Amino acid sequence: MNKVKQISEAIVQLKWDEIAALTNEALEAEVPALEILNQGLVPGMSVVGTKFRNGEIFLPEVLLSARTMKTALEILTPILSQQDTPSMGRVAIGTVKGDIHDIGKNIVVSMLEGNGFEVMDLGIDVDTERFVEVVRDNNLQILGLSALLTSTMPMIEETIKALEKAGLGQKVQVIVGGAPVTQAYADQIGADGYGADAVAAVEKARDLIAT
Ligand code: B1M
Repeated sequence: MNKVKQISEAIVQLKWDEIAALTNEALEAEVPALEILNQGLVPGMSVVGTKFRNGEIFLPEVLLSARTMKTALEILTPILSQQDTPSMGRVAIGTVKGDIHDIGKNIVVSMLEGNGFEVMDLGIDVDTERFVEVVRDNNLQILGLSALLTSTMPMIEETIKALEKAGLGQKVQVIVGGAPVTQAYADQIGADGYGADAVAAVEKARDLIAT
């Protein structure tokens, strides 16, 4: 089994105590960090999600797989976010109110940083007022909103409306993403951009700043 496949399996089989060694071995074998992420960690997490949905595993296992993923990301993040370019623009990003999922959002943060953006990470469970305050008080080009639950997705729309109500709709461009979010939803709620994954989010941020 190749290294990347082994990393994927380690996420699915909750091998939190083996993932650091596997990740380092892959890096030593010159597997690019982005390949480890996109072809190892992310597909592994996707299998975990399907098993959870089908009732084959339960919350403690999901937590352990998340811990496994985070251990690998701690090794990969400094590589993914190596900055050697001048600032491309300033971004604030957070997971919306009621939602504590942050693995995907953290990958978006690393990729933005790796592509030269200055990123203010607002964390998880961020309420609408906080997003508005951050946009008002900072010179940002982009605000990123992440949601992983269908029940928290409406907080994205609420945040966009709150920005408009505060007269800040034109001050910042809003990019949205997260597993249940789609381009159609982004269009429907008046977001400026949508990223299906971290790479797409970076591309969208670049495009929006260029226009
Ligand atoms: Co949760 N969870 N979870 N969970 N969890 C999901 C999302 C779920 C789909 C699982 C399932 O049923 N199959 C389901 C949601 C169902 C729904 O709403 N339709 C679910 C549920 C139900 C729950 C709880 C309600 C469970 C419970 O308590 N009964 C609970 C909710 C807690 C809360 O938020 N209030 C809960 C809790 C948790 C854990 C804490 C155990 C853990 C989170 C740990 C953490 O994040 N620190 C967890 C996990 C790990 C998952 C799954 C298995 C994996 C999520 C993940 O990290 N994926 C997930 C199933 C799944 O998605 N397959 C699931 C890997 C990550 C790289 O992908 O986050 O999609 P993703 O990010 C991608 C893109 O979406 C995109 O780029 C990223 C990188 O490519 N992206 C953006 C993300 N944000 C972006 C922002 C952008 C642009 C792109 O622009 C700003």
